[in-house]
Amino acid sequence: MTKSGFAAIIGRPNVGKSTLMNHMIGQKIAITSNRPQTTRNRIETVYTCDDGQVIFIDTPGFMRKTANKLGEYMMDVSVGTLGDADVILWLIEPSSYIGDGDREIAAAIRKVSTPVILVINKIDTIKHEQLLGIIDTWKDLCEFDEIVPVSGLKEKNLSGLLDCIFKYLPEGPLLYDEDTLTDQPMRQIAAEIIREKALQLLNKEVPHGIAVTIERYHVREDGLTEIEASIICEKDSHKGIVIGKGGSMLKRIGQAARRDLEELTEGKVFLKLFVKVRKDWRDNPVLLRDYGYEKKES
Ligand SMILES: Nc1nc2c(ncn2[C@@H]2O[C@H](COP(=O)(O)OP(=O)(O)OP(=O)(O)O)[C@@H](O)[C@H]2O)c(=O)[nH]1
Ligand SMILES: [Mg+2]
Repeated sequence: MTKSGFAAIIGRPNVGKSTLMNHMIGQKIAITSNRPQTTRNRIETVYTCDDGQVIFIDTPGFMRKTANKLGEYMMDVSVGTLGDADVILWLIEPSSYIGDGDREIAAAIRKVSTPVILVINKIDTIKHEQLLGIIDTWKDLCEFDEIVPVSGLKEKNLSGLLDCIFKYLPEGPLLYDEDTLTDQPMRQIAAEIIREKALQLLNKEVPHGIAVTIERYHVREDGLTEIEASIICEKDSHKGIVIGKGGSMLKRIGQAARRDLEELTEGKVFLKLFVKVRKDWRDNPVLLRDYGYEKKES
């Protein structure tokens, strides 16, 4: 009998949730960056093996304070996922410090009855001897069902984590077709790849105020994919920064995105980027909905 179910990946921003999910399924679906608040939406990916299926749910990092409506939306997504899953993977940095943000996550977890695995990530950055001290600090913060050290990026102990996850999944048939990898449509993945490059290449506060919309996505008969996308920024002054001197920044973002898009589509991509300003869109409910940040009725 196979087992199938949902594993929610939660934790503070930048702890490596999206990186772990990508490495668990062996393909880059969720974007990652060294800036906090990279992920803005719930993203499901599917891992299928002989034992069954794990549907991973990547979530935005928990924030203590939200500065705008986009932040509120992101927190709603994260908190809403807790009760939806068969098992929660709470990811933390390998540190012996427990911050107020972590205590708030613990409080949110205590409100649901879902089993919790504490996943100590990024163990490639510490010495093995430090691990016991870290486990000792965290072990009593919640009633953890398991504590599992891993490195998502360096793929350390991922099979150990998978075994643990399967313990908490119900018996049942596969929930998705075994070829399914994600619930994200290609257009959405393409928009996210462009946003990732903007996050990685731009400085200061600019990247956090960026959204990307796909205006046109067309696969030609000869296999070439034509994509037209708009990079939305929230201030006039940001538009110039996104375009750069003589268009140099926009060109860099486009080149980096095209490389990834060609890998994803396994073919040639023609990418055309536009830059638009939509003042303070992160607080505008209509624009938030247009850009895909809208609560789905469940
Ligand atoms: N050394 C090391 N770095 C890692 C590991 N996992 C993730 N990182 C790095 O940590 C940073 C954040 O990774 P993300 O996967 O974007 O983190 P996240 O938790 O999804 O962040 P948000 O979406 O902002 O909440 C990136 O620079 C990753 O390369 C790991 O196992 N080891
Ligand atoms: Mg993320």
